[in-house]
Amino acid sequence: IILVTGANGQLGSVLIPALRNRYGTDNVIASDLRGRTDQEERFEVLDATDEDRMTEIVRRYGVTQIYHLAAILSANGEKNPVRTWDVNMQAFLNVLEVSRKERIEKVFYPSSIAVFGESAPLENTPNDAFLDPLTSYGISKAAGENWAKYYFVKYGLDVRSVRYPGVIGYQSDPGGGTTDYAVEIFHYAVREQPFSCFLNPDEKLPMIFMDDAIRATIELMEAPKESITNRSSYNLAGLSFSPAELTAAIQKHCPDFRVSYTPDDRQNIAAKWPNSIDDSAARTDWGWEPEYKMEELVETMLTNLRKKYEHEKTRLN
Ligand code: VAH
Repeated sequence: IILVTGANGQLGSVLIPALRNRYGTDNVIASDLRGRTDQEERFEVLDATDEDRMTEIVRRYGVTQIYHLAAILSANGEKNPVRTWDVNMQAFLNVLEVSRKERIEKVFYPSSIAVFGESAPLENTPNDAFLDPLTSYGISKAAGENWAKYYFVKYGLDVRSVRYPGVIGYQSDPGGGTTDYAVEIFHYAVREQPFSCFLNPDEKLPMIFMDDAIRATIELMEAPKESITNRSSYNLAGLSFSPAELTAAIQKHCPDFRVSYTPDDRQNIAAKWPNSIDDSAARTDWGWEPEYKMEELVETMLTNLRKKYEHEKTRLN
């Protein structure tokens, strides 16, 4: 039985159906701060900072694995850095403590390229680069990686983790990150509206298509225990591009699409993050191989978002 925290978020809302498909609907318990409307499937209201409630859910369903996706993201996090640290750390420490006490078999911890700061090389950032993050979110993710390893070494808890790049999907909306522009831009292109980008045109960042991100997560969690040699977190790469490059790729399909640039605070965050990352450890240890390249990603996004908006139009008419 799998418990997922942050189930309504950008990743959770796509990971839940993928897990249910693979392991059976009844074997996946979705949880989030707020309830969802379709109550048929197993859903629990859970504030991940509440250890007692988490323990109660774990016991009630006999949970054996936890995917801990609940967190405040980078850009939102900077509005209240201390609260971001408190929430992100308390939630993850609860997951680790509940897992230790209730003898959970496996834990998934999403880290992020936000753990890298000024010390890390910008191009092809190695897995073991020095971590000096400059956002509260990044600081909490880096600390979480150390706690993950601590629980593995000290208690033998099987915690597994990847450092996600920006995740791009048509299925769900991101919530307050620095990489969100790369999803929003597609919605504007499809609605034939001009887009104002909050990053500089040449601010290159590592990204991954949603389906690749979900597949990576499941592949890591299903890999034989012995093959996991990294117990803090694995760099995960898909592709890398700048807003200008993404715009050009979209314009091949939508020649009239216009983008202007009005960088805000999020540009300062992005400037400290890698341009591209080296994920050779993930490739060697558990066979990671991304599928989606730029052209395919752009086509898939546009096709599916067009369908989505068409569907909405017919529904409203
Ligand atoms: C953020 N999307 O922008 C997240 C992510 C790669 C960064 O962790 O905060």
